[in-house]
Amino acid sequence: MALSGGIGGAKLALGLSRVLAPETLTVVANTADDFEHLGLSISPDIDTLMYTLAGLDNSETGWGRRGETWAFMSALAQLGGETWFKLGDADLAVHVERTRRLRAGESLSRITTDLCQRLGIAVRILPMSDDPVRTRIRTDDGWLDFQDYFVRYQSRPVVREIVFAGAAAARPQPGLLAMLADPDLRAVIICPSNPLISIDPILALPGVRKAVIGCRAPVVAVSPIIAGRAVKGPTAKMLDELGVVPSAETVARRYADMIDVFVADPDDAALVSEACLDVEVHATPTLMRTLADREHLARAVLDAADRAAIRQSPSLSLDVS
Ligand code: FO1
Repeated sequence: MALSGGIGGAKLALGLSRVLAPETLTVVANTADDFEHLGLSISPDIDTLMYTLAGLDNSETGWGRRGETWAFMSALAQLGGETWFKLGDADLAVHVERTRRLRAGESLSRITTDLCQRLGIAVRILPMSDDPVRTRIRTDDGWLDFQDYFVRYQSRPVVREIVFAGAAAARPQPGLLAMLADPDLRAVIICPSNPLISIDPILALPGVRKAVIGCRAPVVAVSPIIAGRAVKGPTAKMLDELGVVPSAETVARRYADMIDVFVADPDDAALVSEACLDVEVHATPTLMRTLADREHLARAVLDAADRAAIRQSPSLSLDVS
């Protein structure tokens, strides 16, 4: 099982889907980035995962579909509509169909399962909850909804506080808690997504953090920061503005109480090891430029998990007679 936000997490999810039998992989998707826009219910992290796993993703932007046309957006602009959040014509079909089915009373997880089947995706994408959870950012100019902060204001406002409105009342996806309690689960992989806005919302759901800590399966986290810089997005800037050093070590400390292994780039891994965090540190290149990089990192993560499982299991007395 993998916990993932959008762009960084989706790359590793793709790598995992190619080194595992894809139907054995469940990716739990952050939904706290979701929002209502132009009367549509939009789930960016689910869609980034869907498009990436279906090979339909736009690799330049990391979101939306490749080969998009923009007739809807240009017509909307003529009408004076809001165009700061770009919706391509084919992408729009997902938002319109998801909105129609949500309004008809279907759950987000049911809709997601069906959309994945129609897009030929064998991996299971599971929204973290079917109840609404919304990231809100307190900045020096007041509170902002997440997409206003992230897209409309391009993550420029200074972040003073992050809250996940609705998390305390939201029910974690039943499948999520069941997997964490499953004795046959191979590993829990925390993808290299932004810990503050993509992983924390999942862990903020009632009982999830405790279930990850109590999980028998090894928990492996991949650093989203390389040499003090986030690979993409505002992770480092947000950490810095919240008064913590934007480093792989900071991320390892945030996860230390619930992970067995922290996977980071060699230079960062050395620093994290010196921090003596009672977490095994595995050094491997974590920047995923190519498909081979995604598969390499996926294999490294799974090997680290399997080694941790062997270390944790009762000593295997090999019958050598
Ligand atoms: N991000 C942008 O920076 N600009 C956009 O216009 C934009 C449109 C968009 C449309 C659909 C979608 O699923 C994602 C989109 N994103 C856009 C990315 C989105 O804000 C982020 O992927 C997540 O919210 C953070 O991971």
